[in-house]
Amino acid sequence: MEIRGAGRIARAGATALGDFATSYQGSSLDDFLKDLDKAKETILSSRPTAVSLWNGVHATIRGVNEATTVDDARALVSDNAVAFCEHSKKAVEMIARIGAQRIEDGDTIMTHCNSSTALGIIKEAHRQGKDIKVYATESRPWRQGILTVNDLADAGVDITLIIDSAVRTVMKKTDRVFVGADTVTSHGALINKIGTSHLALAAYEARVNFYACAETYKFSPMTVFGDMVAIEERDISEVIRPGEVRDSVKVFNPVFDSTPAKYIDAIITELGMIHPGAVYGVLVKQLGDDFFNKE
Ligand code: RI2
Repeated sequence: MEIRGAGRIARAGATALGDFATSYQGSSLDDFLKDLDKAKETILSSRPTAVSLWNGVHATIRGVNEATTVDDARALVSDNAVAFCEHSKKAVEMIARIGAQRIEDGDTIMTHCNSSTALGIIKEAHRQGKDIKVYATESRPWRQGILTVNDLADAGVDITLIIDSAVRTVMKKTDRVFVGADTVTSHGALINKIGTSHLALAAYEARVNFYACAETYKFSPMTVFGDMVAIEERDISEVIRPGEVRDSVKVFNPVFDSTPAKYIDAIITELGMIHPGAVYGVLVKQLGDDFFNKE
């Protein structure tokens, strides 16, 4: 929880592998590849839900098995890490410009948790001089909404903090919802911070546009083959204080939830706005024939 946001987590994973390669002291290519694999597994196990981490790590090690010397392998991993981080930051900037076009002067917007991608859109619209008002959820239990409201306040945006259970009430005066993404499945379902699906349902009921803001490295290749996304559960100490509830009380603390594609009006990506039904096509194009023809 020291690094927050699926994009930042992906860049941190890629950078860690790049640093590992740069500082590697050994001279055996075989040993380097084995140690790199261990480092990769350690990084991936840190956050099971956000596929951005998986994609960032795999973009960083791409082609390393074809290297013929340890120095070439180290340089490749290091260069790949830098390239992934640059691509990631550019994608977030591009999404800010594309998404800001969806915001009209006078709009009231709702957001959830703390997504740098969604906030980039809101700040860009404000920078363009659009008169907007934003409601941000508290996002229990970690209260990342506090980061969101302070970030938007610093940018000069008219921002109001609401508790999570106020979402349906406030949706009545909302024009659009922008949320981030930890993972998007090949069916266009959005996996994002717990509570996101409540915003989507309330928006659907109130006929408010609901947008997921996601760089395409948040699209999950594994879901093409039907794999389910693992939803991380965290410790109950995030929810209750010691001794607060009877010993027999169980506490369930899932960190993310899934919003079905039918509740999502569009996914705003660096390639443009796409319908959730288009995710499979984007994934197939990005992964290429080799991915599907592996024996
Ligand atoms: P950006 C965050 O979760 C939130 O769920 C947010 O919507 C998502 O990551 C994407 O954030 P966590 O991974 O990449 O920090 O848009 O638990 O910053």
